[in-house]
Amino acid sequence: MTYLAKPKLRHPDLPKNKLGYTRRDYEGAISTLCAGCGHDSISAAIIQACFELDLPPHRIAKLSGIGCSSKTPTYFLGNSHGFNSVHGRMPSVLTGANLANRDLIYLGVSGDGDSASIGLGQFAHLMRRGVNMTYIVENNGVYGLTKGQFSATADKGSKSKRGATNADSPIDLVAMALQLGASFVARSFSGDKTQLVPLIKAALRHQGTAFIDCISPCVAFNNHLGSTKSFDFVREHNEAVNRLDVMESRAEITADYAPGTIELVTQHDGSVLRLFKLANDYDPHDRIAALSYLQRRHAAGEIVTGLLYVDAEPDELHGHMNTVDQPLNALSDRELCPGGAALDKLNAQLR
Ligand SMILES: Cc1ncc(C[n+]2csc(CCOP(=O)(O)OP(=O)(O)O)c2C)c(N)n1
Ligand code: SF4
Ligand SMILES: [Mg+2]
Repeated sequence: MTYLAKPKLRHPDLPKNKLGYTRRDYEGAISTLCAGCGHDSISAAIIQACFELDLPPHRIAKLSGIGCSSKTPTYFLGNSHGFNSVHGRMPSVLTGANLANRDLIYLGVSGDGDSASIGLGQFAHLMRRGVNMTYIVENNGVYGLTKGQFSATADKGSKSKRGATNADSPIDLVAMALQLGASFVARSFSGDKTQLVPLIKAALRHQGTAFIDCISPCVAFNNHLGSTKSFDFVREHNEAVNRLDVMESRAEITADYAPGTIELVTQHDGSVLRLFKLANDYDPHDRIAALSYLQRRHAAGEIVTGLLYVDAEPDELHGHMNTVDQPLNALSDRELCPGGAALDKLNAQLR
């Protein structure tokens, strides 16, 4: 039952972060998803990332659509703002919330059905507008909640649990996010927490649209032989191009790394991404090269994961619209309605 809270009992020696919170303070209600569902591992990674970043829970707003994936915000960040919207509509609801209050940290959680089928238009417009948020798609290649129909991200030729073959070409949300202008684009796997937690931390610190496509196997409907979104398939075909650490400031590197294998990327807010290069020919600052690399590897049957693209100086929606620094919902009546003379001046500019 989603309304069942977890027992409050906790060990007095649980580690605390800088705010004095334990990991438990970032948890939510008990999950009702199937045991072993990839989505639960992503919820655990979000909890870990927010705890390690010392984020005040009341400064976070988590929004979602409809689906097993979109149910998950109930299972993490129980002390944060939350809004479970309509199927495929999280992006527009989140854009509105962000315009009204730019001071919150926005986290959108969606599914491959929610974002690549019914919500594809909403996904595309959010990416091109550059809404400052972390957008996670929990990608299992099926509509889990409605019992396992192929979604738009299912690979051509992959098999359903009942043996049907998917004849349609897949939509690659990572390629779309790159093409539409997202300033942080990553792919990961729910079964690789070591890769996923730093990616979520970096995305939450990124001041622009940060998109993470996280492959998250559905154990009930899409974890069999013939599926390209099963735990076994992803483990066998996962090609990580880099590994990431997130540091609060530029710290000296003391360990001995081979030249060219490590790179520091300072983000707009002062946090530093420490990138360990695993594929030497991969450049996460080149949007066009990233697109062609991904497509070449996909044609070879590989799933490329890691931080695929980052713009260290991103722009975002409020910059595009030249809004005031103060959140719009904190403006007074006087500032919102400056009176007839101001309106006359504005009208005169339009004549
Ligand atoms: C407007 C509308 N159309 C269809 C549905 C039925 N529906 C609910 S969830 C879902 C698909 C969910 O798939 P996905 O977003 O991939 O989430 P998953 O369950 O796989 O995590 C559909 C088609 C709905 N709830 N609302
Ligand atoms: S149906 Fe699939 S996606 Fe939904 S909870 Fe079960 S395993 Fe997870
Ligand atoms: Mg799905």
